[in-house]
Amino acid sequence: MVLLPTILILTIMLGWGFGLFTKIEEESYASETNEEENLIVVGVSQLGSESGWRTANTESVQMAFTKQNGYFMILSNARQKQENQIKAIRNFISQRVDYIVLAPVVESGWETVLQEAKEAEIPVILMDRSVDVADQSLYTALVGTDSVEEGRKAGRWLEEYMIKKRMSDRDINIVVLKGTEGASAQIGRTAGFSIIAGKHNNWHILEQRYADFTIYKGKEVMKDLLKKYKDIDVVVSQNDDMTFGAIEAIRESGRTVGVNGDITIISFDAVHNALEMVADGVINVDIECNPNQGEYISDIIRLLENGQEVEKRYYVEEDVFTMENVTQEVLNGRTY
Ligand code: GZL
Repeated sequence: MVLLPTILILTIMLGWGFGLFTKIEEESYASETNEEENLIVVGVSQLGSESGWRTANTESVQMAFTKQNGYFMILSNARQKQENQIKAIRNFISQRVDYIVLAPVVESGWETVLQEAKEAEIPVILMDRSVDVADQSLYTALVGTDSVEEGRKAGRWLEEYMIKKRMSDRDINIVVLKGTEGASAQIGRTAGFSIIAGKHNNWHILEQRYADFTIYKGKEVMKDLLKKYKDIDVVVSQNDDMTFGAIEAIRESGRTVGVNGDITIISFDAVHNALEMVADGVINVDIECNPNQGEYISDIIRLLENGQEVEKRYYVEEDVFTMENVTQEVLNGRTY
């Protein structure tokens, strides 16, 4: 009779080893949590932690999806890899979460896994960036920013700046540091700025190069562009982290930046450290991109829980910052 328990123990150990019980345990864990305390289980697939902006974006969901607010959040960091996000979404589906929040690292390649979420009847809410899908029913709503308008704002600021400096007719040479290839934020900002730049024959975009939204890549790419082009007048950098790296490279090359410098700096995000540099005249203008999106997403989930209709797109409030409007009060009031 000793034999039977031995076989049973061996089976359990083998099953555990192959993750079988882990999976069952995870499923029961999510459902237990939900039943025990009637919490709404939210699976969040965050694309990475590449920038100060991303950190603030993650913090905004952590502050929104707390137990006190009636949530149980499972947060996964994909480290900039789409395949990690797809795995995370499949994991959320197998755990039967109530909602999936996805900040998609790139626009394409989502149809299959979003179809799986739809078939599992789990609503998907996009955060920050968008996806390029033919079937718009594959996601319930998007909370983010209008990146094309952000790009246009940068172009319109440069138009006004040239008028103010009485340089509207002067030839200017521009380089663009672009964010992650394939990311909607990068695609939108590039398109928006190009729409305005295309109206000015004297604006010469020497080169647009990907620098992945990171400080390191921003510095590396800027160093190379400075070697290649000796007459850069304007740098358009699609996020503050790349801007920090670019400014380091420009200063190391012996050139100067900002309102009194020989290279004009246009940046995006408006994180606190960057706004301090705007106040100091180092960055000429910073186009805000608000990362505080967790609360908006929680509001959408509450509406859905009450059976109410929700809009397809929600854009967060955003401003444009220059020395003129970055006051100490603005700096003190920043949450990111
Ligand atoms: C913008 C967001 C971008 C930020 C970067 O909506 O996707 O990603 O501008 C971040 O700082 O890395």
